[in-house]
Amino acid sequence: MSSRSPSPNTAALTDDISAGSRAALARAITLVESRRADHQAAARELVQVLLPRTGNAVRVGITGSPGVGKSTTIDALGMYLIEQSHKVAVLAVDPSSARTGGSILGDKTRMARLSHDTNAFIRPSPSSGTLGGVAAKTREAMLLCEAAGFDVILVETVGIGQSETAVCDMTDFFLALMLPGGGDELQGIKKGLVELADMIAINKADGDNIKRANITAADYRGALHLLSPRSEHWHPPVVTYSAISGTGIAELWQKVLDHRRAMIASGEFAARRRDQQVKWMWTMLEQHLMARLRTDPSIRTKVKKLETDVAEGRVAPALAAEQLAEMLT
Ligand SMILES: Nc1nc2c(ncn2[C@@H]2O[C@H](COP(=O)(O)OP(=O)(O)O)[C@@H](O)[C@H]2O)c(=O)[nH]1
Ligand SMILES: [Mg+2]
Repeated sequence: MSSRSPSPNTAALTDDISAGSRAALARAITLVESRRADHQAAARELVQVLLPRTGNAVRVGITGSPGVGKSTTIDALGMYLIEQSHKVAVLAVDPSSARTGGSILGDKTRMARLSHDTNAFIRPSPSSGTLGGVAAKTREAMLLCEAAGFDVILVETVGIGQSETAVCDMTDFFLALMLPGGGDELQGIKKGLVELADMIAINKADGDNIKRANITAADYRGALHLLSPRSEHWHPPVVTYSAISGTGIAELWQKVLDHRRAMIASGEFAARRRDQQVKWMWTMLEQHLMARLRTDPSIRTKVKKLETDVAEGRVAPALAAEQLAEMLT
């Protein structure tokens, strides 16, 4: 820690976050996202101190291809929840945002109502290269939001690759949004997305789309019958709704609550949270070790040398791995 950059006053931040200060929450998340070692140490301390105030929110992951209506849905659902006296935080996991410079939550225009509501807190995806890094920061941000009194956390992700698994691993309920009809309506089946989903919701069930939405829903129900559900206490429902008109939003949320009740009753809720936390620790440990491998100068030199030795067949990969592992102790 350098003397010209004093460690942020975490004690004051802790109090302000606990008191529900949005500015303090935003500052804390900035610490979490910072690459500076002293910021990261402060962020870890902050999360540890606030830990007793976390864990009580309903954590919902929302995925879907671009254009399916995620932002519009989050706006409608968020406003519905705020009417029910909830405080809603919206986070995102978008590993591509570092490359594209944009963010899936950049389009606050689609969240016009929510982004101006004092009971909502919207934070775009951190733009830190790897999925692991982005997911790590989002998870810490989620805990901070909970400590600040947000009791519903919506985590948005794009329907691509491993980011869905990452969001599934940090939420209680994973919601997959789909479009009515169109021929590729069962896309999610191929990608294994449907196996992750606790519910499939067909958006844009309005106007001329209603009939097609119902057909698509029936198709998904048929497909889901062929898969064995993740829990014997929850068979992922397929619903239709319209984010624009609001039809079906209340019913959609009711399913989230039904799921929660069923999971708590069966003990799976606590088990999922426990598993997520332990998995989280291991993920952080991996990142930590990898970071040391990359940044510790003496280790880096050794890594480079061993890499060459392994590439040229002088040292067996297993021996090289063991020598590196010993340097990490
Ligand atoms: N008809 C109809 N259009 C919708 C609905 N929800 C979203 N859209 C439109 O679909 C487009 C993409 O929505 P957006 O929320 O930005 O999707 P995202 O890329 O998944 O975040 C926009 O033009 C929305 O107005 C809906 O319920 N019904
Ligand atoms: Mg969007």
